[in-house]
Amino acid sequence: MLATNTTTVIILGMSITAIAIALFAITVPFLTTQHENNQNIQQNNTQQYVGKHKEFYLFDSEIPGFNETEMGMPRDTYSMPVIAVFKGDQVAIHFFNIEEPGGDNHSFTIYDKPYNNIDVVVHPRENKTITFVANTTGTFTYLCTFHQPTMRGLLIVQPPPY
Ligand SMILES: [Cu+2]
Repeated sequence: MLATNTTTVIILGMSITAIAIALFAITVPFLTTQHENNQNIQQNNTQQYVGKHKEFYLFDSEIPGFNETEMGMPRDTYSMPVIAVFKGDQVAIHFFNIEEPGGDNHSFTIYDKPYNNIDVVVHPRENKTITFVANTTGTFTYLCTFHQPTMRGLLIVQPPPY
């Protein structure tokens, strides 16, 4: 009876040891991965985001079936209502006037500081490229001086991603 009890205790002890080793084996690689992840995050944090070249293609557009007389405003809009970049990006906006010859002029104009030096007019079938460095975060309205209040959009300069 005593011998049987001793055997039971030994088997039980071995089982507990086996379970402990198994748990250890499962947990250690996970802990190591977590540690590596933390290292990666730390490396990214010390690496400052440097601006990238961001190219955009912007066209004049219009709301289909829009009755200007009834609505009391122009049907014209931009093809993009939002341009989003990160602080530090070098932005190039290729702005195309796709009107038929003899059609309307359009402008890409910003009144909001510090981007208020941007004011470009394109005639029908013309295009111009607007370039600037997005040095200040925030939201800034871009608008066509000829077609308000409909032809406007929002330049969003976000804080750097890292
Ligand atoms: Cu316009």
